[in-house]
Amino acid sequence: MSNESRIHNAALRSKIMSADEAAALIKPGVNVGMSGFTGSGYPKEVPIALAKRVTEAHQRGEKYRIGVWTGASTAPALDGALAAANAVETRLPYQSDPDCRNRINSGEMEYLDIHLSHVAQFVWFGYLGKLDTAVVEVAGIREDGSLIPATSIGNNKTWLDLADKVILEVNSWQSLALEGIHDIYYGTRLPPERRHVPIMNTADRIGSHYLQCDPKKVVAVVETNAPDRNSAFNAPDEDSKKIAGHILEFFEHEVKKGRLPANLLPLQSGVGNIANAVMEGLNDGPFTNLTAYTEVLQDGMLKMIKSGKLDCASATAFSLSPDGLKELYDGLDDYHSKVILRPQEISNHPEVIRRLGVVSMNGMIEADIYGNVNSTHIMGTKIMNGIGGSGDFARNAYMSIFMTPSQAKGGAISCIVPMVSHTDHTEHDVQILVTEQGLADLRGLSPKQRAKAIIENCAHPNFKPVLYDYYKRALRDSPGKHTPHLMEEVFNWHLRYLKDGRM
Ligand code: 0RQ
Repeated sequence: MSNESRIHNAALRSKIMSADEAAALIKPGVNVGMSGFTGSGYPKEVPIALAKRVTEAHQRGEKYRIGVWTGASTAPALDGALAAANAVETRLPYQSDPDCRNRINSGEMEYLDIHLSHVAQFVWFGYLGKLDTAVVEVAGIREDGSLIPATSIGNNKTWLDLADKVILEVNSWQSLALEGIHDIYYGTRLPPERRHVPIMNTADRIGSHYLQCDPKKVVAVVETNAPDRNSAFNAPDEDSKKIAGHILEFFEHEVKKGRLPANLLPLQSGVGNIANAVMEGLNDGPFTNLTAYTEVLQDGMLKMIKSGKLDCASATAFSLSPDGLKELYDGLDDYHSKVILRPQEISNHPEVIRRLGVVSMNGMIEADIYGNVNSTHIMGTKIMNGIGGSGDFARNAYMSIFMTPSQAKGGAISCIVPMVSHTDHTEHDVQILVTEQGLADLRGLSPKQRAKAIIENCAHPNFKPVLYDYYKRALRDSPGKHTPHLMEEVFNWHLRYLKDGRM
């Protein structure tokens, strides 16, 4: 299908131009809000064209760097291309691209790692400076100028509302059958006029199917035909299966205790292979009529909808493998009534998460013996990806679960340490820790009780004796007995790894 048949508004049709011409409208030094969330719905051509312009400008000795704001991580065609061209002065709010990560860790790129639910309101509040240009991928433009969103919503509504200039990429690869799956809430207000977000159930729709944009702001429409970054998932490994098994057993226990209903509560599941394995486990498990109030919809959730286990899933983006994508499009008629894509300020809204009683499950890099969690940093100073939505969910969840294999780098690293080298989620926001070794239920426990539960249930046997040794010496010698620590040696494990390659 030609893209032109997707651009039904005459005024916007007159603005069709090449990606190179559109990229030329993005001037050095500005902030650009781009679509894109976990490999879905990011602009496919303008960032590449911009990277080329920047490279040429740098070769001429000219300064040309911009601020890049997105929904979350994107793809090589956006983060990768712009990072390779050293085009990014400041990046927010989340990334997972190797080139981008290297630039940040080498100090060449500034990175603002922000809770995903905070981004839109921070821009509205004026905290992040002026948004000059929005570059947003859509599936089509309707006659009245409203926009059919693509496979992610992210912060697109905010970018389109607040940018001075808008560049639209109309991607004919995106299925028009997605029309109607989105729910764009236009009722958010700023304090003191803010009102409640009227979502009482996961399946509630409170907005429009379409994004709105003042046609006068649209400076370019670029036609594209390119796939999302749909990466395959690894088949769940043994550790992931064990982690999933512990979580399922725990849910059954909680149902028996009356602390969870038989169909659990709305689930949030982070990205990655462990999260996907948990979904696979739930799909094979005893629970039915489940719901998900989450951020990204991975293959596992799609399978659960197909098998009839999951009644409804609300998210802000798809993050599917090529097979998952095929499954989505083959079954779209059914998925239409069961899947909702919302702006990320709503998918991750603290008020809604708290009201619905979401059960959150996220990956982590390391946890300490008192239950503080590091989701973002390697050895205290290097960024991995970012906090993403994990904090939005963990702090407001009915129950927040963090999971990781107990060891990393072939056993050289213990993911349970005396003190985390960076804290994203404090002991106050972490209720359950899970590794392949077992599950520590930290609810209602004091710091010392938590330490015993975490070391006993979660640490790898190779590290358990040394963790106990540390804890016992801390208990004996620490001046404070509430959270006993030996301050002079809390980071010895990390320092040893940096020096000798082993903790
Ligand atoms: O390194 O890639 O060099 O091999 O960290 O670790 O085990 O592959 O785990 O892919 O599940 O990611 C926390 C990063 C886990 C992810 C994190 C090394 C390990 C490997 C990755 P290599 P794994 P995962 C909503 C939820 C924050 C955002 C979030 C994440 C690499 O889950 O980004 O939760 N979370 N969003 O070798 C040093 C340790 C380590 C370690 C693992 N203790 N020390 N390195 N690694 N443990 C979704 C969104 O917000 C979009």
